[in-house]
Amino acid sequence: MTRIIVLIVGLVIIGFILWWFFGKHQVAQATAKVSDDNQSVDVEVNGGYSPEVITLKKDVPAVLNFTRKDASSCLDRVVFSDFGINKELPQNEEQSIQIDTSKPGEYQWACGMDMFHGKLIIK
Ligand SMILES: [Cu+2]
Repeated sequence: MTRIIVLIVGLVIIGFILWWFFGKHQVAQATAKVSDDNQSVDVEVNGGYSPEVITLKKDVPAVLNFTRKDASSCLDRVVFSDFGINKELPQNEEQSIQIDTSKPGEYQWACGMDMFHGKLIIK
């Protein structure tokens, strides 16, 4: 009897570990609101980026408004290496970053230490 219980508990733990590492976790996504000839998305920086995946419309000038609520220095810079952007994010201040949307594709952005990531989709 004890063996069966141990076996069941073991299987539940293994299942949980598999779910934790390989399961699909929900990621906050956003598509920019396009008005006239520009588009913008507000991004909250707090233990990561929210939204974490942003879709922009090609050829429409785009601005991402980052606001860092997080006090840690880990997230105090944001880097878009494909665009040559490396900006400081002062805490509780909105920092607007212009994005060149002329080339469609998927681009990563990261914190200054490359620990937290976000994704930009231009199409
Ligand atoms: Cu970092």
